[in-house]
Amino acid sequence: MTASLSSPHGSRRGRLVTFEGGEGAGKSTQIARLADRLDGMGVRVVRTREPGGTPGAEAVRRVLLAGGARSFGSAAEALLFAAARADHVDRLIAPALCDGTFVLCDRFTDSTRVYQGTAGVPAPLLAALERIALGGVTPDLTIILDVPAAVGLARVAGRAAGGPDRFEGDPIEEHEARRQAFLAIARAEAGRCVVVDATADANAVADAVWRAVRDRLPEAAAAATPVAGA
Ligand code: Z5A
Repeated sequence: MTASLSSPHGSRRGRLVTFEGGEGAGKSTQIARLADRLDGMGVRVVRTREPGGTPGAEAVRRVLLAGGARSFGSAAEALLFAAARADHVDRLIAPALCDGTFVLCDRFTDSTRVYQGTAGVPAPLLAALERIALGGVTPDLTIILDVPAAVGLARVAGRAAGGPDRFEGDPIEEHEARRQAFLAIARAEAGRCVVVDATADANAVADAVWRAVRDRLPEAAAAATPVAGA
């Protein structure tokens, strides 16, 4: 059985939950865990990621993560992340939300604020790009998985056959500055964001993520039969 969720605004729509944090924080791992849990409860769920999620946005992802736009500068990279996001929102996220689906997205606008923001792109430009790309579709909940940069990088070290991508290879100080920028967003937008200590083992982190979803989006729990032990 599949349960749709009623919007607090009246129309039927799903929920957008975004996962943010540094490399190796465990976003993919935790999205898979949460998707399994929601699916087991009969909640319709889709997993997606940024940059990417649609064929066009995945094409932009390949260019960006290979460093193909690096020489144009961080502002140009921000434009490309926003272009990919606009396609992703238009073609995948907004239709899924209209359909009553829970959308779990690996990175979203906070990653642009953090990565391109700490690289020096002015906040007003990032805010303008965000407005254009989102067209009013904003996250209902953002889970920020927090680990020291060294811990996250150690987890992903040696993973990619082709070596680190465009951002993984940056100096550890930049990774740590991004961590602090994510935490600053969480403090500034506490109504939307929940910080989860992601240094614990994956099961403990999954439980903390679930508590955040259940507390912040109680209609999710109410929309379906709870699983045993939840
Ligand atoms: N970027 C940007 O600059 N601007 C933007 O607007 C957007 C993105 C949207 C996308 O990279 C890059 O684009 C990203 C920012 C930039 N920078 N980089 N690099 P990506 O999507 O390829 O990579 P990522 O988002 O950083 O994901 P990741 O490195 O795969 O990390 P993760 O998804 O958070 O972790 P994971 O894959 O779940 O786990 C990594 C490993 O740790 C794996 O072996 C797990 O088994 C292990 N793991 C997971 N959880 C645990 C716990 N709790 N304990 C121990 N080990 C664990």
